[in-house]
Amino acid sequence: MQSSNIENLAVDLDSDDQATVRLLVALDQSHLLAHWPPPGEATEKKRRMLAQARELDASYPGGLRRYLDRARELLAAARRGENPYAGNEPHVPHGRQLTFGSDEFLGAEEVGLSVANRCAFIAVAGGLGERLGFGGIKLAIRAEVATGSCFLQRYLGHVLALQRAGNARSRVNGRAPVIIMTSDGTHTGTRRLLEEHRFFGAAPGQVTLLKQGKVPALSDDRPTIATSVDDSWHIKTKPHGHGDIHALLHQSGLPRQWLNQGVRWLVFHQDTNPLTFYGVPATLGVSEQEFFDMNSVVVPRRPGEAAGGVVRLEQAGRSLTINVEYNQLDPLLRAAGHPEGDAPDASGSSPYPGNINVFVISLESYVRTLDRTGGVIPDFVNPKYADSDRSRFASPARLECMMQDYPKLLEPGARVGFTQFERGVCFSAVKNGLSEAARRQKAGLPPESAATAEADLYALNRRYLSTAGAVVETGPTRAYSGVEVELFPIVLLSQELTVSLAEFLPRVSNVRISARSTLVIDAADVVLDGLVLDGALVVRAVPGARVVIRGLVVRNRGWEVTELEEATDSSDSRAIRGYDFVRHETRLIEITEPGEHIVQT
Ligand code: UGB
Repeated sequence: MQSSNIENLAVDLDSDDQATVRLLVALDQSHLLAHWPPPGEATEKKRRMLAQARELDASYPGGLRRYLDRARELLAAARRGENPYAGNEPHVPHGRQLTFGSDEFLGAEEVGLSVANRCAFIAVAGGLGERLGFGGIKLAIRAEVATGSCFLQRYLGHVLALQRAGNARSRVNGRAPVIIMTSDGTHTGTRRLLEEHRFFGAAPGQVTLLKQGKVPALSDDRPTIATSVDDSWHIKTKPHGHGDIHALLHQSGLPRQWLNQGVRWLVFHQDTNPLTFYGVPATLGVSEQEFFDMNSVVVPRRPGEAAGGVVRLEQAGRSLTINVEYNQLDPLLRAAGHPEGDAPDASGSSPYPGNINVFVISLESYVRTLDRTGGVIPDFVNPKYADSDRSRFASPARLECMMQDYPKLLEPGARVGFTQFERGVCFSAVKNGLSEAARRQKAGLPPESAATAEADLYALNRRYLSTAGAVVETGPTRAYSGVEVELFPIVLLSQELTVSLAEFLPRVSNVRISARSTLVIDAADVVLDGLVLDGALVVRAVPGARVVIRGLVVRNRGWEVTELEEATDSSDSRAIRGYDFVRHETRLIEITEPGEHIVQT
């Protein structure tokens, strides 16, 4: 488009809008203005579109020019089918494998708890979870039906338990900052959820929301910015990925403030894994012991599963330990002379441990790294081509970035490693709706559904009891809407009780729990010194109360789980599980006064 035409096109607009028009034309995006009527017409629509373009220009580091230049470069490489890891030699990285309950686990956990009040916790919760079919934000999904707590409530409960455990050990009154990264799609819902529940017990000002922006969608590899299918006045945008968290934290100035307040570690995690926090104390301990700049929580990875592998890449004497996404791992291995590609080793798992997007970063080195890099993670593109010669996209592409790519910002020599647990100790995400979960289960892959995550949460809580010597019977496996789960016996212990496995172990003696039972303990200080449970028991107590259950026998009709006849409301967490709880009979022990209470009958 001629520059005189542009001047004419924008003659009725103010100087900011005129500058934006000039920018779009200079960036070869004049198609966005091609449908504009003459000056004086549709002025509001023109202003709105230009305001959106300005917002997109401001939210990407380096602006739209940098975004499009980078896209052009990456799209050309994708079209040529280039392997971004060509020339790298893959190796198994350095890390520690911790068995739940082992001396090494308990030792690392205790070291971690001594600094647990000097951590900040960062959740990335900008994703919409379309695959789940849930109507609300993912943080509002009930993580478990036994008490009905949602993911956000559970996360904050764990953070507060860690904070208290750290304060008790160090006699310092630390307060753990909590960051939640939101997006346009989740921001209001997250704020509302927090406000409606008085921040789930967090102190005023303890929780900060940081909203991520979006990036323009691109309809070809020139690249051409796309507009919405049903509105040519609106630039089509897409999320830029959870890697935005680092630049947002840098812009907020918070990491430096935390450093000055004595915070040592940052714990990054995602929004729908109810097991995340059970591995956090031991992971913090390993970070302390190994002086890790970044320490990823990993699990044994099944070859072919949709989880990245953590790999140490060696090239020309330089080493980089990083997550390699599952779609890139196989080509990387084959190109490096491993013709079997993404295959199991003798243990049956991939030799490269599975990334679960939970990691601990040293704040001191983080602040230095952000100062140097602005926290801008190198982005990538993953276009879905409509044809074999890669000339057309099946749907608009966009640049993305991932938070676990943080090692790319670190200086050579930085200490990057992992802490590995069994999957059942730290990872069971909620990502798929019922039918996809059933399909994955049949294929031998982790179903990652609301039902399986809930079952895994109870299984881990049962494991706390059995590790402490309790006899916990095995419950039946049943299918609900095609997804098989073993929900019983339902055990849910308070986060204060499970924050330290070492301190939990001596709390349990002579405990027997039948296969059809339910045990919910919502109290910070409980001792189970003789309990036979065949039914449902709920223990609740106010802070400051110590409850000693001594020689108690509870037999009642208990609880039952029934298949949900029909899932109607998609914002009801039961709809994505396929079952509901029926509480026939429950023994409730409710302590409302502080002090010691012995319950025998
Ligand atoms: N998220 C955001 O906050 N903003 C965004 O723009 C996008 C996402 P997914 P992903 O642990 O199972 C990762 O989509 O990224 C939040 C690893 O790459 O669930 O596809 C979103 O709300 C992969 O290696 O995961 O895959 C959610 O909380 C694998 O290990 C979080 O980011 C996999 O996780 C994660 O988003 C895994």
